[in-house]
Amino acid sequence: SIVDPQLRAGYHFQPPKNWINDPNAPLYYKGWYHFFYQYNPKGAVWGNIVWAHSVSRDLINWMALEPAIEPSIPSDQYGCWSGSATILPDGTPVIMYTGVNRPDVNYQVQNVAYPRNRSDPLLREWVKPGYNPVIVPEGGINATQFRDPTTAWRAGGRWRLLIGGVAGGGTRGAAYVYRSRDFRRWARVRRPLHSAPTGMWECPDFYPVGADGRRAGLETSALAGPRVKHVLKNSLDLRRYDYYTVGTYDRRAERYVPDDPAGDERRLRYDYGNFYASKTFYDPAKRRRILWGWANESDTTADDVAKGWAGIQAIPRTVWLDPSGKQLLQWPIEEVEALRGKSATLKDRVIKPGQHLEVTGLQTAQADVEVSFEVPSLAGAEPLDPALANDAERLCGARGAPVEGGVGPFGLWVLASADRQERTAVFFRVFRAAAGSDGKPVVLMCTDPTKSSLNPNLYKPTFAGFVDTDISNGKISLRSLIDRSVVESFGAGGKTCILSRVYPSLAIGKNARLYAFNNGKADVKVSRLTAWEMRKPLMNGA
Ligand code: DQQ
Repeated sequence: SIVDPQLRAGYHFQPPKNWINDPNAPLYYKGWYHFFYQYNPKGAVWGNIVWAHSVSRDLINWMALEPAIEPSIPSDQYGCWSGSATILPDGTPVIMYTGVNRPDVNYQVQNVAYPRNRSDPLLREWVKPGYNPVIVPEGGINATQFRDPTTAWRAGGRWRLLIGGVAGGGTRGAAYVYRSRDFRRWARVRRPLHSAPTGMWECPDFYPVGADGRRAGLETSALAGPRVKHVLKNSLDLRRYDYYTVGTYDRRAERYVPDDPAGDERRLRYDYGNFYASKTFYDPAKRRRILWGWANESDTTADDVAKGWAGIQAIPRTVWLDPSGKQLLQWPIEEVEALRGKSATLKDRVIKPGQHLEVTGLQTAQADVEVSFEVPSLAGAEPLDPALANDAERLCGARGAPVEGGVGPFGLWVLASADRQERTAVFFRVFRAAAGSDGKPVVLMCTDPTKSSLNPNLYKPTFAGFVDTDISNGKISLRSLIDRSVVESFGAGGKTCILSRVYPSLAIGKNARLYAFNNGKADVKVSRLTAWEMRKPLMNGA
């Protein structure tokens, strides 16, 4: 394998070996966080999917248990695919998941499972009642595109949940609503909660958020009201991105209407990088909503097989609605800060055009970096090419980290070699407002891994998103969680997030370095930068 074993993540969730994908049914029960995920017990490629199960007190240190759900009944014998947990009024968790019940086609049905012993806080054993499956595709639903039930919410004595699928002959993604009084007999509402011309919706998620800027989360059944908005997220099979909208849920009509009616269904993403099939849950212990998302590898399948593992989970993120109401904010759960060790801080350091500065005195292959930048003048910002004004990715591809700009690119080189031959750039670039716009400078955030490794055959896509922030005071912040082959970045306090996988050949272990750089024509000040070495938590016995 060209991927050095030292590139295995140190503090991102991962089992000791084999393939992992979607997060499933995250929940909190009797003092323990439970995490399930799609797992191949037999190898480092997708297949033989079971629900692996881990538990934690803090969402950072993990203990692996036996798989919770494996093929064992006719309605899941060819696969136990993604699903979610719902906490019933008496406190019992119930899981609903997709089962594949035919060998020839991926015919999909939904099954439920209950804990065998509710007094076991580790919920080691799950029982599938004999009446499974509880939902089958009927009434013209495409049975091969019908999966990933959400957490249910309850109102007026009835449960509702969503199942991802297609409508319009396959061109539209759709979230179908099913209702039940007993979690056993389910009936479909004729019209989907929502649909859009995007292709299949995998792994829908639907939840309330406080509309008054409060960071506290809401339980999934929290009632609609003037101070509550809803978020609908879907994983777009065709594009492999998790998109969401903010809008209003009309419980009586069983419909969801995005606030921005003209808004492209593909405008807002949780993460503009490698992050898919995500799912949130409400954490009653700390009254917050937490987002889990899967990040695949970007090496080759042959490398995955050679190294024996593939896939990680992003660091769980607290999510809440931005005070503008237009988008979510995301921030790594506070518990990750307990892993911080030795640190280094820089203050008030001006980086001249074309210059960089190094953060020394600590290892940064496994680190957490928080930096506040200040641009004294935005006067030299480049004009924004109108043809690229809506396409952050192309804009970043055309104006990458090495391309000198007006204001920026400035940011961090992470996992860099001493000669900077290898480096992953995480940066901002500021453009003059386009004519006819609101007059605010346009901020682009990018992760450019094209120089991340001298090794060939790696997938090194440039990722980018716009940052809806007012930079007229010149200030913007960046945080990066660096973890050997993971670079997970949060721009402007969590407005724009980008996770990227990179596999350096030189910038490994103690040879990985960290720099702040400025490739623009204007000075950039690092008002403050702190980097911490990150300790390794208990990670499933690995
Ligand atoms: N992965 C699962 C499906 C889901 C897909 C199968 C999304 O249930 O639609 O492993 O990554």
